[in-house]
Amino acid sequence: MRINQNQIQENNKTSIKTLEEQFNYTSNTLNNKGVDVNAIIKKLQNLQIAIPSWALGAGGTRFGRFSFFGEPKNLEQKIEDIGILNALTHSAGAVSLHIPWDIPEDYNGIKTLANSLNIKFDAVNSNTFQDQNNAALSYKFGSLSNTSKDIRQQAIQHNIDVINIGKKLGSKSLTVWLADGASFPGQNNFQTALINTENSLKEIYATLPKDWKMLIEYKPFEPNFYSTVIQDWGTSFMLATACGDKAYSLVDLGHHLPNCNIEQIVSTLMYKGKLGGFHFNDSKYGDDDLTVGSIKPYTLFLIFNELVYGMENNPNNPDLEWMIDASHNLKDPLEDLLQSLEAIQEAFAKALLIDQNKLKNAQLNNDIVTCQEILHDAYRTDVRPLVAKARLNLGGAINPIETYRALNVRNQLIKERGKYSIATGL
Ligand code: LRH
Ligand code: MN
Ligand code: MN
Repeated sequence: MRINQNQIQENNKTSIKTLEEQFNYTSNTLNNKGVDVNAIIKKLQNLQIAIPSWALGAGGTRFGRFSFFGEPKNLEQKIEDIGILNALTHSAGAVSLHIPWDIPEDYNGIKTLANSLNIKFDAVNSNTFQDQNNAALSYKFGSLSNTSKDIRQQAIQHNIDVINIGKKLGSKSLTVWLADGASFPGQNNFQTALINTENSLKEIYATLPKDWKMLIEYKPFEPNFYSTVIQDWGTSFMLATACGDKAYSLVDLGHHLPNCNIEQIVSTLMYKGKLGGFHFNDSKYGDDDLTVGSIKPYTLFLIFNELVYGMENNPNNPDLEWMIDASHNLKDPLEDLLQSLEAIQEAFAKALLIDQNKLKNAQLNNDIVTCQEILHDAYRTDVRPLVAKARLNLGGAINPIETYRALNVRNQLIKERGKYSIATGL
């Protein structure tokens, strides 16, 4: 299933006039305030967000999983799905693979397909949180932190294998997330687990190609409920620093304890040049992996404010790897991802509206009200016409979800692929 330019342009005809009106109003208002609207549109056009290969089926829970049908059966079909998202939005030009969930069989075929859909291979993710088929040793009691040298070695080798897979695809980074930890006090010696993890990561790091990054993801709990070895940004930062210049922290928005000030973490990591990438999602309670911006859109905006500030002021921080890590049970996964992409772009656009000089002056004058007003003014601006215009300029859909529905994409996929469900494997 492919969507072509003509179908999108045809569908855009119904909303082009309204968009032009809305865009003119918004850009005039912003121009009058001294905002460079074209510069914002350019930045939006350049933002590419990787889609995780594990988000394209209905899933995201260990409880009941209900199919949406027509879900992709293999990596090729997952990449085709991302092609649909990218054709509609021109902002989903990358895929982030989880190994071994998505090991390519035909590398040339996969690369040709991805290329034809303008999709790049973003970070490859290792998986030592599950036992692999036919694995000699089990990760039940940890992987890179395990007290057994042989188990650690198996996990290290897996990460090296993942790097080698990524090399063949053109990826430039490895994301490591560990489930290692303990569910009961006394189960683990904290220092031993940390030292083992640090040493294992260093061994993986030693095999990293020159132009690669290693992204270390943290998470406070789940699947272990007493302690997690890489529990927070501080631990991740410490490990990344111990490994070297090519190692960075990765922030997954769902991986924080309630009320944590994530935007401050972003700011600190960028100041130290150690923020490598992002997993976008949203949550009410824990690692809920809900649609980006669905629960705490103001927090998302504040995070983007720090990202925009950091991208301007911290040249020591590398370009970020933007990824979505959301998947769940109720919505059509492609519509869900379209919503997430839109939420990210909106938050980015709003953050770009903040007058950083004005904000700095207000901060220096301790004028709290003005500081807030500057943020509120940006946040309350309806930037949807800017986001839609950026998409339109690239040949995308003015209203991606509406176009997706008008083109009957899900039914087409069901026709082509049948009522297959990733959730049930039937
Ligand atoms: C862990 C996590 C990590 C995994 C993904 C499937 O909760 O966020 O990024 O790779 O979920
Ligand atoms: Mn994640
Ligand atoms: Mn997660």
